[in-house]
Amino acid sequence: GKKGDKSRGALVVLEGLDRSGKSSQSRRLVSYLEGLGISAELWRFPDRNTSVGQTISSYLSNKSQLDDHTIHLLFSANRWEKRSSMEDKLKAGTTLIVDRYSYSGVAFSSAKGLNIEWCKAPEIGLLAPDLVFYLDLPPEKAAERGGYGGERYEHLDFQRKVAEKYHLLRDDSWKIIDACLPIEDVQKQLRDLALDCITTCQSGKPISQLWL
Ligand code: 2DT
Ligand code: MG
Repeated sequence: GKKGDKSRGALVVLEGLDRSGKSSQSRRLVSYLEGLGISAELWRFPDRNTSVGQTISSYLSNKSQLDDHTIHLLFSANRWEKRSSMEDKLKAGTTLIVDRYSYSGVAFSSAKGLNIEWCKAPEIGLLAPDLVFYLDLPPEKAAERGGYGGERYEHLDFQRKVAEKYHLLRDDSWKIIDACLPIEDVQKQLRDLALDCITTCQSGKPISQLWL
């Protein structure tokens, strides 16, 4: 860019079933990047800190019931309310490592039977990730890892349906990572691919929007 322009950060998303290792890999990746002197932040969706996020959290912990369409739109609204701060961060040169994003939104809601195109519609215009890591783990293996909490969706039969829906959402930004591999091997792949992506973004790749 012009002299004085700051090169932008990368938008890197981690997706996968519950217990696939997204949260710990996201944390590790952020510390690694920070250790290299790269400005990076860990984000996650749903962001349970906003008022929309608190409504979502109450739904997930089965403290409240909501119509499937309604909760779908709230998850999307929770991303929309963060869109401009995400864009500001990226433009200021910070790389965002995001634990779940629109793909979770569409995979989980369509696994309940909602129309997949309907599910994608409210995501149109959100920032498109530069890179999506799909931590690929068979649902049975994920269940064996244990630690499903008591939240809604944390059941093997439902996770199987979610896995099928995720497969329909793969696009060019996706890297499928074998999450059965040891944690350090997964970590190494994420590090290398993330660094490549950060370099591409620094050298002027424009920020694009989802599903247009
Ligand atoms: P965590 O366990 O990662 O906190 O996720 N979900 C998530 C949706 O149904 N739609 C969405 O848009 C997002 C981001 C996945 C909580 C659960 O919420 C689901 C698991
Ligand atoms: Mg969970």
